[in-house]
Parts: sequence; structure tokens; C-alpha cells
Amino acid sequence: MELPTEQKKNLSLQAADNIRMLSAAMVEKANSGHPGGPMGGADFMHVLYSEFLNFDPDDMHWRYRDRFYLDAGHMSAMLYGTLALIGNYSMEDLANFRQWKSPTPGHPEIDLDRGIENTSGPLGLGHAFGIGAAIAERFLAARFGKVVEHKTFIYISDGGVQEEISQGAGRIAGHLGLGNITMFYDANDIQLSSEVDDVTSEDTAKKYEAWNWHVITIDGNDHDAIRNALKECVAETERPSLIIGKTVMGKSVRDDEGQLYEGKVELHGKPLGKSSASFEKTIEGMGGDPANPFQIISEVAALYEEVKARQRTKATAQKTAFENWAQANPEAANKLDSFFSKKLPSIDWRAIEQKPDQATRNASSTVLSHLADKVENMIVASADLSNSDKTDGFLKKTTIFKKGDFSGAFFQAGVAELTMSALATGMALHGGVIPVCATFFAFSDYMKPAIRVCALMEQQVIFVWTHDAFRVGEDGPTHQPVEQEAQLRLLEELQNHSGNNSLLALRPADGNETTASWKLALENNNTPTGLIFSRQNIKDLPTEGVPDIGQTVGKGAYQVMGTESTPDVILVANGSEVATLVDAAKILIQKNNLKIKVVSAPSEGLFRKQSIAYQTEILPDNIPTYGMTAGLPSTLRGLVGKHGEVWGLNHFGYSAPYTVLDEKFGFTPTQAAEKILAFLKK
Ligand SMILES: Cc1ncc(C[n+]2csc(CCOP(=O)(O)OP(=O)(O)O)c2C)c(N)n1
Repeated sequence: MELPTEQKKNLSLQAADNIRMLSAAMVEKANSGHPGGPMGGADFMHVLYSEFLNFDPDDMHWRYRDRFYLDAGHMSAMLYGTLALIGNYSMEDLANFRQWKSPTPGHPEIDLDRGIENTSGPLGLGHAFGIGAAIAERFLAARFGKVVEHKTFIYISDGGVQEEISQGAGRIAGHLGLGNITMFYDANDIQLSSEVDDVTSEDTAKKYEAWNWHVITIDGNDHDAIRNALKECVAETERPSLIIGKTVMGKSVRDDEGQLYEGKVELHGKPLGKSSASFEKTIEGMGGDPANPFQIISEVAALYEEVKARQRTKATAQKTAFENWAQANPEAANKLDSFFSKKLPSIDWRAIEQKPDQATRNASSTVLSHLADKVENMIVASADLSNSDKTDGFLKKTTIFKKGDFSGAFFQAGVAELTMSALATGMALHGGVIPVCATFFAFSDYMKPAIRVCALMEQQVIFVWTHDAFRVGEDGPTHQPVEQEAQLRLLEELQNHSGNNSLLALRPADGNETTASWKLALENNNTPTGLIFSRQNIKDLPTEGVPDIGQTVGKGAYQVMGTESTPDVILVANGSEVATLVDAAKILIQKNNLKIKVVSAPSEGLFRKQSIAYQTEILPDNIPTYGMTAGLPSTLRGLVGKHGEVWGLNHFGYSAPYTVLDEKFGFTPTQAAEKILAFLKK
């Protein structure tokens, strides 16, 4: 039965108040957290979830659901409170906010069962994930049509708008005309330690309009205004929409006297009871029971039962339409299913012919060119370096994304590495696509915050980094990666929540290893992978006696060159330094009659996951081991053991042709041979 309009309005407000009360109670009970933002945003959340967002309450994983991405992770209580109204959290879950192993961590972590689409906390990333997801939706819609279409809703706050990534994400969304996006900007004029006016005087509406967004400014606590704005934005299909909701920080908060105490900086990040506000008076003011605040008001519960019933009916109708389509289009439906279920097409990796002695970035290009014909759901991106990072091997076979045309599979991100990484992560979160993004290795520093959260969320994003060493030479020290690989090896070591290495980082040594590394990257669908490629040509490694290259690279480290008896020394490296060590070994064998084993170790993280027996077979700890890396010596320290030695770079490079740098920095085979002899004499 439909309620009369007036009653509906009151009920709507009651539901928002319910979210406010739950949010305040969570923070109060945990004695830590952020009550003010959630209390201001509750009105939008209620209207969105009860009237606009399409989802199936019985199947939160439904592939074609509308997506909701929260940028402001500190407002987690608001999201948990809203999702509690649809039954995805119990009152006990909420009461355990921020506690050990509770499903309600301080900042939300991806949990599709409960409706959490993304991990958020580092401001700015969450909304870029949403925009990435919207790109994935357009990509799939261009191939499968209406049945896969859905909307993407995003929630951003002042902090997210101020983070620089919003410039890249906003530019891209406007440029690509992503009309499937509606972003609510919770503009409450207050941030963590200051008022917004203290840090900016920009006209945010004009800024987004300049990027081709459709912008509406409303009273963000007025339910009818929110409703009308959402209606208008959902109808807009040519441009992304921004609703600037002027909200009140700590809406409905009261002080000890029972007077409203709203819009204060101190309400941002501490329990009401620890501020000049009163938790009890605040809850009472909204009609709740301060002694028992973890409650869903019965009328609100009934309203959400209706919401769920309506959602079920709608989802069922949409699923039936999908089934009809699938029956009429079995081939397309199978393909779509394989995309979402991460089934790869059969790829004949041996058919990929690598030219001898080439740069691994070129070898990567050869692989990409092959994959462009085979892996139809790969999206490759580059931050304006496609002809240098050699993703152009893929680009030559497809076209770039354009407004209204997502039939191609290449995303020119522009010079925006962090944005590109976060968008790629969002594409992965959406599902159905395999995102790849590329730039120079030195600029992986610009991507690190997104890589970290991507790793935490266990998403398959393939990062391609070329120009992997000081051998970018003439470009000077700014472009010469030195400590970057060591950082990635740390991320490999860091375990994700599933107990796996949070990243797979591979630095292949030649063309064959490059093909094998790409295979591993594509098959590794539960963590990000970093592929690190050289700019300069590299001599191929000897393959004599090496079993299947795919398998050996897959073990993280393997023997490239051996000796019948116990070696006098083991040489270990990855990337182009392996070929240098092979040449050094040849000198030492010939001139000094040494017995030498050379090990290529494209991924220490992967190697450490092998059996102890394998690890000791490849790198026994009773034989002197010498490592060489173009990065910081610590890159290889773990592999050479405590008696070993590593030759690496412990300083920024200098500008000069790379052959000169090789000489000056001690990276020629002759120099390596001398250093190894000196090491053995110690
Ligand atoms: C990248 C990043 N920097 C800093 C923070 C710490 N932080 C959390 S919230 C916040 C500012 C919040 O202001 P706003 O976005 O307006 O949220 P509100 O105060 O309205 O809750 C800051 C600086 C963060 N979470 N992420």
C-alpha cells in the first residue's frame, strides 16, 4: 500500500535518522571513528538505496547490478548503517565496529556478499575505482548491448575532491562522456582539521562543468531535492553527473542542553561523547533510545522490506530478460560468462615467436600483439607512452576509447599514472575485463597508492613497466629506476588477506622469459602483477639444458647455466643482468677454470613459495653466491644469503649513454668477472 505523500516524507526522514543513529552509535561504542560525515550523508544514502540503486538483495554479486563506490572510507559507518537496513549487517556486526575480525572494519574493505564494492580509505582512490568500473561497463555494453548495462553511483567528499587524482579521474570521465555515472559530492564545508574555506576557493561546479560534467547543486539533506537530482542524473546519458549536495556535518547532533550542535570540525573524527556534543541528547533528539541505540525502527524495517521486495521483482525481471537474451545469443552469452568467470581462451604461447636478442619491452609488444587477437576482454592503457612502453603492439590491432565509442580496447589515459592505475583497478573490480596499464618504471612511484589498495583487494591488474634500469641513460637520474624494484619485492613479501603474496613482480631476462612472464600475469587472476621490461636489447639466455621455460619462470628462479659438479660460485640476477652474468661466467670459466652456475630469478616472491627442496637445489646456502642488480643491492639481498654479496646501484644515476653508464657503474661482463673473483678471494 502506498503511503500518503506526507507520511512517506516523514518515513524517509526517519530512515535517514536511523542511519544517523546507527552511525553515531557505532563510533560511540568503538570509541573511535567518524560520526559527523555519515550523519550528513545519511539522507542521500537512504534515498539512493531505497529508490534508485538496482540490486538483488538475495544476490549481491549479480553481475549487472548498479554499483556504489564509496570514496570517503572514513564514512564507513554510514555505509554499514545503510546496508544494515537491507539486512546485510546485523546489529551485532555494527556494535563490533572497528573490532578484531568484525565485518565492520574502520575503513570498508571489499565484501561483495554484503554490498561493499571497494576498499576505501586513502581519499581519492574510491571515486576513481568507480569511474574505472563505469569504463568497464561501457566496454562490455559496446560488445553485448543493453543486457549488461547498469549505472554507477559514487560518493565523494571534500577530501576526495581535493586529492589530485580527482583531476585525472574527472577529466577522463568527462572526456569519455560517461553518462552512466552519478557522483554525489558531500559538500559539508568541513574537513578533518579545518574548514574547506581555509584550503580552497575553487568553484567546484565550474571545474567539473569544464570537464564536461553535468552538475547540479542542491541541499544535500533535502530528500525531495536528492530525489529530483537523482532522477535527472539517471536520465542523463551523455555526460557524467555530479550532484553537489550541500550537507551539514553532524546533521542532527545536539549538545548537553539539547540544542543543535552541527557543522563543527570536531564532529568529523571523534565520538560525539568526546566532543562538546552529547551522544544521548543527539539520539533522543532523533527519537531513539540512547541506552539501546543499535535498533532499526520498525517502520523503517517495514519500508526496507518493501524496498527489498521491489528490488527482487525488478532484478527477477532483468534476469529473465537476460536469460531470454542468452538463449537467443548462446555464443555471446558463453563469451560473456567466460569473461566474468575469468576463463582465458586457449592461447598457444609457443606460437609467439620472439626475435633473438631484443629488448624485453619489444618482446612484450610481440606478446601483446598476439593477445590482441585472442583475449577479447583485455583493456590496455598507457599514460601517454604507448610507443615507448610498447603497448602499441596491442594498439595497432585495435582503436582507442572515445566518447560514445568503446568498441576498441585501448585506453589512452594521458599523463596521469595514478589515475590510470586506479581506473584500471576499478575496471578489475567491475569484473568481466582484464586491465593492463603501462608507463616507465621510474613512474611506478606515481602509481604506488593505487597498487597497494589493488593488492589489498586482490584484483587482477597487470602493470607494465618499461625502461627498467639506469640504462635509460641519457634521460638522466629522474628517469632511472634504482630503488623501485626493491619496493615491489617488499609488496611481494607482504601477504594479502588470503595469505598470498600481495603482488607478483616479474623482471624477465630475455624474450622467452617475457613470453613466460606474460603467461603468468594473465593466469594470475587473484593478485596484481607487475611486469618489468628493459629499454635496451639483451642477449638471449642459453636455453640448453633448461626445461620448459614457462615452468621454470613460474618457479620464480631457475638454473640457466650449470656445471656437472659442485659450483665454485653461484651467480644470480634478474632482467638484463642475467645476460651480463652469463658473459661474466664464460670469462671466468675460460680464464680461471671456475665451475659456475647462473640463476635467473624473475620473481623472488614466487621463488620463496616453492618447496624448500627446490629452493635449496637452486640456491644452496653453502656455496658462495653473488648477485648483480641494476637496482639497489637490497633488491637481491634475500637471494644471495648472508655470506653472499650483491653488486647494485646505491645512488641515483647520471645522464650518459647507457653503454657509458654500464662501464662507469661496473656493469660490464669483464668488470663483473673481476668483482666475482675479488668476492671469492675474501
Ligand atoms: C589520502 C588521504 N589523506 C588523508 C587522509 C586522512 N583524512 C581522512 S578524512 C580527511 C578529510 C576529510 O574531509 P572530508 O572529505 O570533507 O570528510 P568529512 O569531514 O566531511 O567527513 C582526511 C584528511 C585520508 N584518509 N586519505
